[in-house]
Amino acid sequence: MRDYKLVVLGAGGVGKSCLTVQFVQGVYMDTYDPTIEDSYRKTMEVDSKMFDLEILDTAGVAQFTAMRELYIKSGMGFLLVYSVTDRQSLEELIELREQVLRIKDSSKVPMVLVGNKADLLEERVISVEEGISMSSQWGKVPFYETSALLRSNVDEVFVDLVRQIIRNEMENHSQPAVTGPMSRKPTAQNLGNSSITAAAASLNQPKTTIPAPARADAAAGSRNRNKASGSAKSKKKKKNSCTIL
Ligand SMILES: Nc1nc2c(ncn2[C@@H]2O[C@H](COP(=O)(O)OP(=O)(O)OP(=O)(O)O)[C@@H](O)[C@H]2O)c(=O)[nH]1
Ligand SMILES: [Mg+2]
Repeated sequence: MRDYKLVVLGAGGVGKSCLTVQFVQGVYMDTYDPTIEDSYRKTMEVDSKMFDLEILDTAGVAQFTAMRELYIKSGMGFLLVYSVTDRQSLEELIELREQVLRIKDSSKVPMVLVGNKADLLEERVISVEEGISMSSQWGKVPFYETSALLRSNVDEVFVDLVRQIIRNEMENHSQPAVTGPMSRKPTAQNLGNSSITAAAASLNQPKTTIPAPARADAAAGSRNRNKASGSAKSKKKKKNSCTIL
């Protein structure tokens, strides 16, 4: 089974933890508990192959971002998350993406642009078109709007990222997955490189139906938490399939 390291990046409060926990455990957390760094594992099937995903849910709040360079080095794919209710959070992604490209020293880094909180229709300040435009500026990096609350497009963004990593590995002549820090030194030439991925931008509007809130399955994924404060609410548990076809 392949080990893939995914990293969830974005400003504080955009919903990185909620998206990750929805994906791994099928639970929505409605309380805000700023993350320092949390690690999750989930086994999943994509295109008839099994993958062991390690998902690093990172800190968005500035005082906890010191480790960013280290986890970008070890990450194989990146979810770049903003909130459609927070313009600043989209602007912050520009620099974050440049940091990723610089540290990875590559123009082909598996990446997905994610506009979260799409359910907050009244509070939206960033249109779908602006998300598409950002995706185009980034060389048509795949773009989705999501709602962690409604579990809309949550699996899709992770599956898209896994597929990009698979494609990347195939293009690199089936080299084994690199899970440790990259050895090449960063150069300035990849800053702002727009040919990041050949994958077509895909816009997936959030579903308009409101599914019943999903519940946790402890067996669906494990988690190592490192929280700034407090602890997660205990939730009722229900079977949640780890297999996404
Ligand atoms: N309505 C709505 N609220 C959301 C959604 N995702 C997250 N939230 C809320 O936004 C707040 C922040 O969510 P988190 O997932 O903790 O944000 P984060 O990006 O992990 O924040 P940091 O850990 O500080 O970087 C919480 O109160 C969530 O309930 C969503 O899709 N819709
Ligand atoms: Mg968080």
